[in-house]
Order: sequence, then structure tokens, then C-alpha cells
Amino acid sequence: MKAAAIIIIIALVLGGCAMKPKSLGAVEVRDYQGEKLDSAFSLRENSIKGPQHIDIENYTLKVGGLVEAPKEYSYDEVLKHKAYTKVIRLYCVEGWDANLLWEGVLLSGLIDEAKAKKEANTVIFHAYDGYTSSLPLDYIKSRNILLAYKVNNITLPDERGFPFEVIAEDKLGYKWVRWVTEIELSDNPDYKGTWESKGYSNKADV
Ligand SMILES: Nc1nc2c(c(=O)[nH]1)N[C@H]1C(S)=C(S)[C@@H](COP(=O)(O)O)O[C@H]1N2
Ligand SMILES: [Mo]
Repeated sequence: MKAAAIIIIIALVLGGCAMKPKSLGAVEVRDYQGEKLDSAFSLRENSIKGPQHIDIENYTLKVGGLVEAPKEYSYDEVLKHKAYTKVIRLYCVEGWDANLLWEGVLLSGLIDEAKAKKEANTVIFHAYDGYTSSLPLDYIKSRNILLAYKVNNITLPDERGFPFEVIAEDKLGYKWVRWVTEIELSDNPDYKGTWESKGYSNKADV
């Protein structure tokens, strides 16, 4: 009797396992509405300190500087904002480029929630590796610039800037800050970030 009961329990457990759908994990998209995408894993790794690993449990994204209402968001709080997708080609000054599908939230949405002061005209991005770069506030608003959390339909890998990368379309790669930790509103359009202070153009138009 006992043995029969054990066999029934084992059968139930095994049956239950077999019925559960198996997750295959997220699959990278390589074709989007007829457009060919590059692999997010094929890019040259050129960051100043190598890929960063951010502990998402203890992560916050700050929006500060010249704002009326400084904000701090958890990863999930950022992802609660409306999602947008764009296919954008990144051009690095090293001479390579990559066409990728990005999904993210509007930077202007986060900035509006913090209520940028009238004199703010520049947005400085700070990253976990100490890297910084900046973009004009007007460009961020008028071009609907994204803060991406997915590339080719997968969550950004560490190498691609997890949790967030600035998708600075039509600007050179050094404006695409990865591992973003802080969005700082400033009134200094001549602010020079990591590569800009080494002589690269602040405009950085492609
Ligand atoms: N935090 C951080 N962001 C960074 C860099 C860096 O060194 N640190 N390098 C920049 C440069 S030069 C390029 S070309 C792009 C590459 O972005 P990708 O890995 O998404 O292609 O990241 C940019 N963002
Ligand atoms: Mo770059």
C-alpha cells in the first residue's frame, strides 16, 4: 500500500513538471519590419573601464541638478513609464557602426516629472564607471530621445549598458552613455564629458 502511494506521488510530481511550459529565454530579434539588425553581441567593447555589473536591487536612477523636484527611481519604476521602440544605427568614432532595435522610455518624460528649471538647457548623464557625457535639452525633447532598457528585444546585457543606455540618435557613440546612474539638468551648454574633454566635438553630429 505504502509503495503504491509513493509511486502515485512520484507520478503526480513528474506529471506536474512535464505540464509546466519550459522557458526558452528571450530571443534576440535580427529582423524588424523588413530591416536587418546587427547582433547586440557583435559590437566592439570599448568602454573606459570594461563592462560594468550593476546590482539592480540596490540601483536607483537619480534625476537632479537644476530641477524643482529631484527624483530617484528604482529599475521597476522607470519601466512603468510608457514604452517606445526605435531602430537606430550607432556610429563610433573608431569607425564601426551597428543597426539595433531599442526599447525604452522617453528621457523628456523623466525630466518633466522632476520639473526642469527655466534656466536648464543641458542634460549631463553620469554612469556607474565614472563616465559622463551631455546633450542639449531641446534635442532630447524634440527628437524624443530614449533611455533604453532593451536591445533587439532582450534586456540590455551588461556589455550593452544594463540597466539603461542613452540612445542619442544622429550623435556619435560617445554620447550614448551606458550604465546610467544620474540625469543632471544643467545650464552649461559647454559641459565637457569624458571624450569631449579629450578634444572630441561636443556637438558630435554623425
Ligand atoms: N558608461 C559608459 N558609457 C559609454 C562608454 C563608456 O566607456 N562608459 N563608451 C561610449 C562609446 S565610445 C561608445 S561607441 C558607445 C558604445 O555603445 P554600445 O556598446 O551600446 O554599442 O558607448 C558609449 N557609452
Ligand atoms: Mo565610441
